[in-house]
Amino acid sequence: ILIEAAELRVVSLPLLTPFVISTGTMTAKTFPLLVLRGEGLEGIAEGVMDPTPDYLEETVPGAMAFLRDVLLPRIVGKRFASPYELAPILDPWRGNRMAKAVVEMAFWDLWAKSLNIPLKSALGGVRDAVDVGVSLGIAPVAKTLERVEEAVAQGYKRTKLKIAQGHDIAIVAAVRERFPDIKLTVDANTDYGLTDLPVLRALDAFGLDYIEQPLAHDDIHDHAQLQAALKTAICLDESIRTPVDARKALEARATRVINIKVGRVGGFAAARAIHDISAASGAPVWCGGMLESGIGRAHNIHLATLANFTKPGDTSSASRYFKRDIINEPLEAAEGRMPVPLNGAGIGVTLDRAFLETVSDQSEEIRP
Ligand code: OSB
Ligand code: MG
Repeated sequence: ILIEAAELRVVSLPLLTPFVISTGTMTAKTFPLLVLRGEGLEGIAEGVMDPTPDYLEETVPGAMAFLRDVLLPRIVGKRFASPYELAPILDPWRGNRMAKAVVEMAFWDLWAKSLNIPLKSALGGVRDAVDVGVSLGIAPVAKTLERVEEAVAQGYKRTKLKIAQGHDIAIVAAVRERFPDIKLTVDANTDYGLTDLPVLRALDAFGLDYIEQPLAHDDIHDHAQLQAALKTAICLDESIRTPVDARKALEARATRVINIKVGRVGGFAAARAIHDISAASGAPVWCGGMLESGIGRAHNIHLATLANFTKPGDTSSASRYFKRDIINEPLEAAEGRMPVPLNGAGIGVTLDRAFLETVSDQSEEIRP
């Protein structure tokens, strides 16, 4: 496929409810949106970096500059026969995996469309719908109980509670007491250290499916120490940026489950490699989320159709996050199952262009 042009912009969508995690509060979802054009088709993807380096190191302004000035000028005007041919252009640059993923994912969509097949088929997926749960931000106990009740009533397959220092045992105990049988997990987004072992050990009492990313964002070693001291499985998110990280973490027994976010790891090639490495060592994976708009959610759903995504993912209904999305299709789960969007080939969703214009900034077109 010849990539004839790229369209890059920053989109900002207000969130219906502020999302609070240990690193900060999000009130809007702001992200780069990329459209790659070729052969009369459009490949689309969004970035998962934050405006400021909250979750990991990358930022929206940094990614916009890297995409506009470095990556896209090296892609536009060239032919690529498959997404793997992007590697020689993307891989030599250090880090910046979220920015690289935007390009790689948009090209996967374009490539699947050029083959006239759904993205899930291009990736080797095996399901028509994926199991999903909810991720609930930090809130007072009463509010949290209300949100869990709603998620359980709607049939979501797992409830993940965000925790932080001082917002942990009491919240988990209250939810567990009221809902003794639900599949429950917690996500600390790196808020603890090995010195917090007593608190983390106390979490062992609640039958959690796993504890997500308790320690530092760049750590594997201390997580292995912690895992040896806990009954509950650790699930790494922030710490796994590459297939090599996944291998090391699994070998070190620092994690028993991996949260795969295609944006975090630099694209589908790396996401699939982490999926395969995990499968080979008997570790399940699940598909994480970053409060994406419908474009990123569609990518996530297609990815989660791969065989070893055996735990419920974070791609819950878009209507939980946004009053209006930038795609035309609703992405709604029913009874904890999210159907794979199949409106046409590729990601199976289409841009609501008129609405997109009203929520976009810094739009530009990159041509050879
Ligand atoms: O750690 O998984 C995370 C949201 C923003 C930043 C980090 C995380 C999250 C979520 C939300 O848990 C998942 C979602 O609903 O998209
Ligand atoms: Mg997480």
